[in-house]
Formats: sequence, C-alpha cells, structure tokens
Amino acid sequence: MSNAQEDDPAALAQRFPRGFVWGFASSAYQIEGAAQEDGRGPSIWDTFSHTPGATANADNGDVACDHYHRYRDDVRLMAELGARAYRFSVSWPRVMPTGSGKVNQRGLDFYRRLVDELAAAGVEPTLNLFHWDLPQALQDQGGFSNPEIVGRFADFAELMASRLGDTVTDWMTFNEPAVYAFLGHADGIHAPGLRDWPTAIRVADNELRAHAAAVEVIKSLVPSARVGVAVDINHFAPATDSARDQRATDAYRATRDTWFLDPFFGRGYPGLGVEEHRAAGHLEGVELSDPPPGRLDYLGVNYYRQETVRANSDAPFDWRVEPRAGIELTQMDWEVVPEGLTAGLTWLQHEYAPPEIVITENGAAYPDRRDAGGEVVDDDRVSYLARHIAAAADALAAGVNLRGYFVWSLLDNFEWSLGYGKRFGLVRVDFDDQRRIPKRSARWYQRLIAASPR
Ligand code: PNW
Repeated sequence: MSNAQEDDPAALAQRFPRGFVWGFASSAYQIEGAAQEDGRGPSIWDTFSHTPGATANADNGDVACDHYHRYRDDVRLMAELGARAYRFSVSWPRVMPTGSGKVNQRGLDFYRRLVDELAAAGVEPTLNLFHWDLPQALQDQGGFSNPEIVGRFADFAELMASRLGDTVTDWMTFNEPAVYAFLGHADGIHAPGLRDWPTAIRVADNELRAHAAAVEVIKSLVPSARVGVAVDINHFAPATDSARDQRATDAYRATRDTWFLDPFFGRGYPGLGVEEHRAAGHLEGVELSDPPPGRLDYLGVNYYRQETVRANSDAPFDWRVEPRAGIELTQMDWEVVPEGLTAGLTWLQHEYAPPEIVITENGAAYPDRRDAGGEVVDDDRVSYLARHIAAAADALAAGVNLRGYFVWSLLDNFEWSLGYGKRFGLVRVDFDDQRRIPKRSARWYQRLIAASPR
C-alpha cells in the first residue's frame, strides 16, 4: 500500500509541534546479552528461556544483540538516524545480582557509560526501571507476589536515581505491568511461567504499590525528574454487536487495562473488574484494598493492535481474542488498526487527563526480505509506521497532549517466548555475526525526524 504519507515523511512531520520527541525504545533482556558477564546475577528470564519448551526454537537472551558490548555503535547509529531520545531499561540483576543488598559496580558502570554516550551524541535518555527481568533470587522469595518486593523495588529505584539522576531526567517505573502480571503468572507464557490467577492479582497489586513507592523515591532524589509508567493499550472491539460480546469486551477491559489505569489515577480498582475477577475465582484468598496512586508526570502508552473479543458463554471470564476475518495482520497475527491509536489516546486524555502522554512503543513484526542489492525491503513496516504516526497526529489535532513517539524497536531482538523469529527492528540484526543493517523503514524514519520542527 502506498500513499502520500509513506512517500513523503517530511509532510507527515509537519503535523507535529516543535520539540516533539522522536525516539527508539528497547529493553535490557531483549538486547544486552552478556548474561553472565561482569557480575550480573540471573533473572527470571534467564531461568525461563532455558526451560525446555518455554521459547520458540529454545531461543534465549544469553547473547541477544550483544548490545552490552556494542552500545557505542548502537548509540552512534541512533544519532545518525536523528533520534532525539532513547528509551532503555536497566537489568536489575546486573546492578543488584540478587535483587537486594550487594550492589554490582561493574553493572552500574555500564549504564553510566551508556547515558554518557547518549548525552555526548545529543540523544536524551529515558530510563525504565522494570522491563520484566526480575532477579531470580527475588523470585525465589515469591517475586512480585510477596509484598516485600515493594521495599526492594524502592531500593532499586533509589540506587538508580542516586547514581544516574544527574544525567537522566526522564524516568519510567514499569513497562506493561499487565503483561508482566497476567502473561507471567496467570497464562504462564512469560517468566516466571506460573498459572495461578490469585498470584497474578497479588503481583498486579504489588506492582501498583511498588510504582507509587518508586515515584516518591525518584522525585525526592531527582527533583527535576519526570516520572511515568508505560501501559499497553489495545483497541478493543466486540466480535459482533450482540450484548454478550459487548459485555465480554467491557469485562476484558476492566480486568486488564483499567485494572491498572484506575489505580494509577487514584480511583482504586474498577468495580466491574473486581466483580468479574471475583466471579471467576481469581480473588480467592486475596484481600484487595486500593493501592495508592503514584503521581505521574506523563503516561506512557504502548500501542500495537486491535483485539477482537468474542464471548464463549455467559460465564465470567469466558471469552477469546481472535482476529476478525479478512483484517490486515502483522507477522504476530496482530490486527492492524491505526485509528485504534487515535481512539485510545483520545479516550485516555478525556478519561484520565494525564499531564502528558507519550507513545512509548509502537511498531510491527514482518518477515523482512533482503533484496539482491542487500537492502532490507520492509515496505509493510513503513506503511504500518506511516499510518500509526498519522493516527497520532490525528490525536494531537483532537486535543491530546501528546509529547513524543518511541518506535519499537531500534534493533531486531529477543521477542520473549517467540524468540528471534519475530523481527521488530528498524535496523536488521544478523544474529550470526551481529551486523546491523538499517532497513528501508530506518531511512524513512530518519527523513521524518530530519524534517520535523526542532
Ligand atoms: C511489548 N501480548 O510486549 C513489550 O513492551 C516489548 O518488550 C515487546 O517486544 C513488544 O511489545 C512487541 O511484542 C508485549 O501478548 C508482548 O499481548 C506481548 C504482548 C503485548 C506486549
């Protein structure tokens, strides 16, 4: 598919205000590798990815993109592409090998070198504390299902804020707390691989409390810090207009997205979500009280797709999500619905009025081809990005206080349980020799950023 926006990213750039932040996003376990180097302790993703059958092709993050050794090249590449910001996460077990107590100076040195390199290149860092790679030693004590994690997380936040607060202004506490809680502890398809709903509910609750505690710590140590959190927002659509499918869609939203959003904005848990989780037995043995809000300076939004929800029956929590017939899909089988991004942003602005919104992830996996000349031709990714960035511009025009856009991701990387087969990068990585090859989409994004008003 081709249209003006794809052919002319410079025109698309004009729809964004001066100072709009264009960046790349990544996470530690997905790119760093060096899993056993310089004193890093094991994380739950090391354990999980080395469990037979847990990941596609038995892939793991031992080496990944070898970013731990190649960060200088990667920063240079981002700068060359014009990035104004870079969102990365800190591997907790690299800086605190057992998650508490002893600090690993060599691990901290890596992040110091990284932020200094970014500063020298004129790329603003956004530091995310938690992108799912919990120290295994903490998981051995119950991980996020143990309320003591709140204090441990605050200590981790304190360590990073005290060491890097002089250079880093933009902070994030969590990436996608819902994915971490539910895919990791109820569905069992992410680390730590548990399948127990009451545990997942406790994990979610402690994430919310840990978020609030970390916000306070960061703000007290770094008064100029801007602290946010990234939630994953899909566009929900009932499969039909039947009352059943509509009800299932509402319940899905209330047990997942607003389960976090309402508490973040001081409303406590949503009534419909509590009812649904209770009816499904998910609250057995759980004493639920509303967690404190953490004062957000901005809300991070990760948007990828639409989810079509179909009720299986009238029983609680009995629905399935499956692609609508005939709809455009990415390689993940995710429904491509750019207008869902406009709708989601507009809804968040009106419903919660966060001080600012930042798109902290958006992107797509496709089976990229290299042509005879060696160029990586990823026109479907260009098309996906062009339409979603246009949808973001539509949200701005509708009054959403949108401040930035981070594309997922700079590099092809370890796509969790799906391994290296799903490529989200604007830059190709050949995993046998670690060569980086900017795809056509990287050049397209570079033109967009270059044309956007500074
Ligand atoms: C997000 N799901 O993950 C993450 O923040 C990234 O680490 C990841 O690579 C990216 O999106 C692409 O997947 C998700 O199954 C992983 O709903 C799985 C789901 C959602 C988000």
